[in-house]
Amino acid sequence: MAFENGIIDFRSDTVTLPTPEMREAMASAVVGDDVYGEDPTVNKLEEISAQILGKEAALFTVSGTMGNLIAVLAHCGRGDEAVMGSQGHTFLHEVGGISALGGVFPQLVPSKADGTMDIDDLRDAIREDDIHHPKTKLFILENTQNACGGVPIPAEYIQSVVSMIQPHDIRLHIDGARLFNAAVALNDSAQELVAPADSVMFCLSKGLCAPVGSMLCGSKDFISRARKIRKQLGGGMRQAGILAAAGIIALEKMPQRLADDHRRAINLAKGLESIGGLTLDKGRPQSNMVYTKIAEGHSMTPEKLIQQCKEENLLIGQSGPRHFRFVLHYWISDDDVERSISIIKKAMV
Ligand code: TLP
Repeated sequence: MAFENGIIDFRSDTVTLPTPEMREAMASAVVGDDVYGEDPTVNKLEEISAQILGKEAALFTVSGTMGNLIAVLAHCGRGDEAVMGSQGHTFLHEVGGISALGGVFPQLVPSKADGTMDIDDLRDAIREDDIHHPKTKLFILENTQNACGGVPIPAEYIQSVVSMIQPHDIRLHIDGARLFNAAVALNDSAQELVAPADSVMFCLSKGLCAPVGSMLCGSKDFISRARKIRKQLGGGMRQAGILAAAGIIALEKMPQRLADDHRRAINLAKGLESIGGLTLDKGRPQSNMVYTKIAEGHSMTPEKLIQQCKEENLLIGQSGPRHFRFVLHYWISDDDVERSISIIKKAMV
C-alpha cells in the first residue's frame, strides 16, 4: 500500500514509515538512560542484534553513516588507511567523515559492475611497511552494494577477501545497510554473510521500516571502544528505548518480507523496460533497487519526468544525468508498481 497520503515514494527505502505495530511498541516501551546502560529496550535490541549476526556485542547508533564512521574510528588511528570501493557509500555519501573527523586516509579500489572489487587490485592496495606509507588498517565491503545496483555480495567472495588480508593484520568492516536484503537475495543467512568480518553495520531504518537507527556489531572489546566513540561524537542517546522498540520489531518481523520487495523490483524493471525511451541501467534488479535511464537522444529530460510523476503523486529519485533509482519497500504494493508503470508510460509518450 502507498502511504496514507496516497504518495508512492520510490526515492529510497529510507522514506519508510514505522508500521502500526512499531508505533504501539514505541508508545509502551520501557525506557531508561542508555548512556548509563539502563535502557532495557536498547539493551534487548543490542543483544538480539549481536545474536542474529553471531557477534559478541552490538551498539545502537543514530544512523548508518554514524555506524560506519564509528567503525572506522574504532579500527583506525589518525593517518591510517582504509581501503574501499570507488562506488562505496562511505566514499560517496558520508561527507568525507572518516577523514574530516578521524584523519583516516581512504584508498579507492575500482568497484566492478557486480559490486565486488578485483582481489588482485585489493592485494595491490595493501601498503608495504615503509617510512613513506600510511598503515593499511581496514578494508570496507558493502552488502548489498547500493551504487552498483543493489547487488548482493556472496559469502565466498567475502571469505576470499578476508583470507587475503588476514596475514597482513588488516580488519574487515561490512557496511551492511541492506544486509538482510543481501541475505534474502542470496538465500543465505545474514550471519553467514558477516561471519568473517570484524565489524558490521546494518540499518533498521531502511527496508526494515524502523523510524531511526542502525546497529554496529563486533567483538566485546570493539563495541566497548565504539560505545565511547559514539559518546564522543555526541551520539549517546538517553531514553532511546522508544526508538529501539521499533527496531526490535524491525529485526524480528521485517526481514522475512523483503522477498516481496525484490519480486516487485523485477516486475517494475520489466514494466519500465517495455516503455520506449527508457532502458535498464546496471542490469536486472537483484534486490530492492531498479536503476534506469532515459535513452540517448530521447527528448524527455530527468527534471521533466520527475516533475510529471510528482504531479501524479509518484516520487522518483535522480541518480545521474539521465539516470534514476527506484527503491522498493514495505509501503509500495503490487498495485502501486502497476500504477507507477502506467504513469511513467504516459509521461514518456
Ligand atoms: N543510503 C542512502 C543515501 O545516503 C544514498 C540511500 O538512499 O540509499 N550505507 C549504505 C550502503 C547506504 O545506502 C546508506 C544510506 C548508508 C550507509 C547510510 O545510512 P543513513 O542514511 O542511515 O546514514
